[in-house]
Amino acid sequence: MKNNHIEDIYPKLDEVGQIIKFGRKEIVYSMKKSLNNFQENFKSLITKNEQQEEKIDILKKGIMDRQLNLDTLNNKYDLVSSFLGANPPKNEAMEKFKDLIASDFIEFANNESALAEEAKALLILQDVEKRLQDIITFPSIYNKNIVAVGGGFSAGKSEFINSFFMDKEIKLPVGINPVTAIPTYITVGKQNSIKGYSYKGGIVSLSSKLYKELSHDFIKSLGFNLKDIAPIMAIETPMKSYENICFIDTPGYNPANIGYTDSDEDTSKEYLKHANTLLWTIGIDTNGTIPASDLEFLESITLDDKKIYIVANKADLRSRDDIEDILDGFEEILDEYDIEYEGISAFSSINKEELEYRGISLFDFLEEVNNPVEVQRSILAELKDVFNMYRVAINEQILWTKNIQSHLKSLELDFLESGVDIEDNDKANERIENMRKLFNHDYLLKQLKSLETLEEMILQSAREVFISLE
Ligand SMILES: Nc1nc2c(ncn2[C@@H]2O[C@H](COP(=O)(O)OP(=O)(O)O)[C@@H](O)[C@H]2O)c(=O)[nH]1
Ligand SMILES: [Mg+2]
Repeated sequence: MKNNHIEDIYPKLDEVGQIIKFGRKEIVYSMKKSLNNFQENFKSLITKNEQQEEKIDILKKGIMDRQLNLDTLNNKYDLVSSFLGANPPKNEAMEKFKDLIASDFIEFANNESALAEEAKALLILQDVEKRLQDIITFPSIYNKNIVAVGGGFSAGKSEFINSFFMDKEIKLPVGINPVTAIPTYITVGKQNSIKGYSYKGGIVSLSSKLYKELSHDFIKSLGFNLKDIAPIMAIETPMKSYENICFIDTPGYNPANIGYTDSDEDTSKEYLKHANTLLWTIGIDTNGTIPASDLEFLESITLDDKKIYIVANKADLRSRDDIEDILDGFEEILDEYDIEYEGISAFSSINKEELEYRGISLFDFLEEVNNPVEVQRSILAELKDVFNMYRVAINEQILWTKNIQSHLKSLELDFLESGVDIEDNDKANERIENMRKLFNHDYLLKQLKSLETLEEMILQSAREVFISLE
């Protein structure tokens, strides 16, 4: 009730006062007074009520906070136990492939001695097995062009990838210490899907809400490194294009940083090794040069056949003139170090915009690499290469033994020509026969045959792994 309402009544009271003959002034006065009292009481009642409501709100909030803490605690417990309990999905085709390599192939390799580079062949097979296993575990990366986002700590790798996300509900954690940053595969999806992978290869699905919590204090509050039980994450989320790209958010690599271990460097290198394309981010907010450790890293990687693109990130924090100078400096130093690159982009991940570029623009570059990769063909080709290595080595030995056989034959003929018949000389005859046996290539021919069978079995088994994906 507002003042004017009460005052509205005053003229009416005056009217009443006029009807009443005696003591009307007093009556009207006391009525007005009690009305005013009522108004005061009412006001204080309202304030009290408001205070009460405020108190109730505070209480409610307290309860909710406690609930949240409880949820967090529950989440923590659930999260850890689900990671520890998750088992890798069973894939029979993959098991069979592994079995063939571990038993049949190893048995063949042990019986065979022609191939001098056997260690290399085994390494290739191991690598193929790992790639197949990765495809089984992360089907979303199958046939995707792997684009690794590398760079030093806090260069803005995660924020850079975030700049492509269309759904604000999902965000890679930023400002995360590389020791706790979890390498993450990011691909286009119609809907958000977040999966964590346990060290055993078990899969745990996470809600966007829980994932958000993972970003910050939650990780700290765990009291251990979550990365130890969840070494890899995979995210699918809507992005404008790039349906053929799989970005990898690497933990960052910065050997000079405290708390950085060799294994972090190894992790980054491992991921970069399997990527076809490398986006190297450098935060130009600090001094606007390429750190020496970055140059060393890029130099080592250029030796492989990879496309490198340089992102001069956080360009929003620099003036136009600065940006020009910084890009000039980048070009100069990259040339000096003989590092081949497709372009340099002065980019702002926060504003999602490119301010300037050299070579080709970042978006053109990404469009260029947005092509499917024929993984099946490349894996089968690698397997065939291994078998060819053996085939070539065994055939060389066969040729060599044939050569020796023909020398033995000539030796016999030489003896004959000089009038000595070896057939008459038991000892000499036996020696030649022994040599014939020693350099017999029947055994090699048999190996060649088992090589063919083994190759067909292993190729077929690999094909079945791909069929199991469909
Ligand atoms: N102003 C600005 N800040 C950025 C940009 N990119 C990243 N950052 C910030 O730099 C910090 C480190 O970024 P983050 O993505 O976590 O770096 P990472 O360690 O390389 O993954 C975060 O606070 C980001 O918000 C950018 O383009 N502009
Ligand atoms: Mg990061």
